[in-house]
Amino acid sequence: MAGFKADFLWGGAVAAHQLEGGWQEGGKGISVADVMTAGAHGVPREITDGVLPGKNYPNHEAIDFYHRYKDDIKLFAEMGFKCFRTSIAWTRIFPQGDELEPNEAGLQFYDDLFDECLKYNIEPIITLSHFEMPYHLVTEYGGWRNRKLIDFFVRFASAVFTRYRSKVKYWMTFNEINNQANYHEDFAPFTNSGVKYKAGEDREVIMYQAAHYELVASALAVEAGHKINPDFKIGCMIAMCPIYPLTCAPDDMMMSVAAMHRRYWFTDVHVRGYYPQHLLNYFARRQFKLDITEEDLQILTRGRVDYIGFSYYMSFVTKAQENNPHLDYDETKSLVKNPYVKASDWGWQIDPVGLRYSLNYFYDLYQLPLFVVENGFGAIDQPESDGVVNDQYRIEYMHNHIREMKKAVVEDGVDLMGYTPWGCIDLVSAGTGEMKKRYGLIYVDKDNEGNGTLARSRKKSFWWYQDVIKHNGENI
Ligand code: P53
Repeated sequence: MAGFKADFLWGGAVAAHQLEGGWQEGGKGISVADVMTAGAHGVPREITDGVLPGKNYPNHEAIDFYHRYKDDIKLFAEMGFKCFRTSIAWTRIFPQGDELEPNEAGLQFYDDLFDECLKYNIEPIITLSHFEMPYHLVTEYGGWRNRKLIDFFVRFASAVFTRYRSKVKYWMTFNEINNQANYHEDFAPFTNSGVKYKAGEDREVIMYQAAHYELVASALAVEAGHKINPDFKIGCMIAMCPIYPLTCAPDDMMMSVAAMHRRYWFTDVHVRGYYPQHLLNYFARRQFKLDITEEDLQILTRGRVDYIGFSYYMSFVTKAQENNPHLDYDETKSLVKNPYVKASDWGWQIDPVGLRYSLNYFYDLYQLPLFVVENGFGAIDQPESDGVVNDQYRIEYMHNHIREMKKAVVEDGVDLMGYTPWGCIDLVSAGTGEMKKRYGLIYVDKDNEGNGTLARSRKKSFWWYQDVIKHNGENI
């Protein structure tokens, strides 16, 4: 039985704002992540009006990767990483977002970082926008509700494509662009799009407008990137939480189809270059007045992505509800617990088979290469008396997910490029801002309050993953 391809991209994934720190170094501007305080499970992160004294902003220092990246990449190389997924902090390159010229110190930082990766034959996999857009674009322009952001983003994308054209081959445009389908809460609209809602606004139509501008910007970036280097592979990045029907009752099944439509149409536009008819019908029913021009529609067809990058942590479940004739989906109300699976301490439902399902879903629909660019288990780790974290639960989670991923490749024939587990080194949680929600194979000595030496140490999963990579997953 054949397994993963010989050049399968095993590695790990992070995002600049969650590990770099150095929030004011090298001329960096303030990002949306810099104005978010620490929350907890069930306690949302506070989005403050700028950086306020006396608040705990965990991303400001994070795990200080900005100064320690050489040692950390050495550890990744020891694990045998073939690739390393990170993002370029937009605010290091264009500190405010609307400058005409990039900031040389920021560009130099990523030159050095990529050189360090390439020294160990680690391929950088780069996300352009991962929850860290310039905060100035929020206060001055209203974030992605403003069409002007398209030009700012394309300028940023073109600057880094040009600068790193011989160092970086794999790119993604917007991280988890579809998180904002959950526009009822404040987190995703702010992190995805720099959108802060005012009381009484119709949140939904603003979300669709912001997403449209991002999709146009993504398409323009794909087009520009392919001109700068025809060998570039530029993907989209989707947060994949497949939504199952609670039962085989036909109405539950149809509710799951409708829910999937609301969360995953973003992929259709990225891949096919046009809006799915169900969404156009929905816009018409809701009488949304959206700024979507003929020229935009042309751009979308020209900037289709080369592959689908996606995160997979969990699956969701929905069921039909009374008084919902159009099967409208509200992520804060339409989901129910899956009685067949367990959940993490943060309520994320653990479902390895859902990863195989997701790979099949995407491949059946689009026949594009797929890349699992995030997967992992956020848990509370406790170092034992010898200082080592014995994270058997994390090994089990990853083992089970890799096994299902392998079935998708070997039995179902899915074209899979690679696997980069999330937070390969402990970092600040995006959702809660905590340190104690750890994903790493490498432990970082730092707690929620910011105490700790920041020292790094190998967890048990470090050696386990090293072995998986060494055998190209044959031992799973
Ligand atoms: P944290 C929600 C659902 C799925 C993935 O998340 C998500 C989110 C947002 O919290 O985010 C991705 O840190 C994201 C990463 C993030 C990771 O998943 O909340 O791309 O930035 O850290 C894990 O546990």
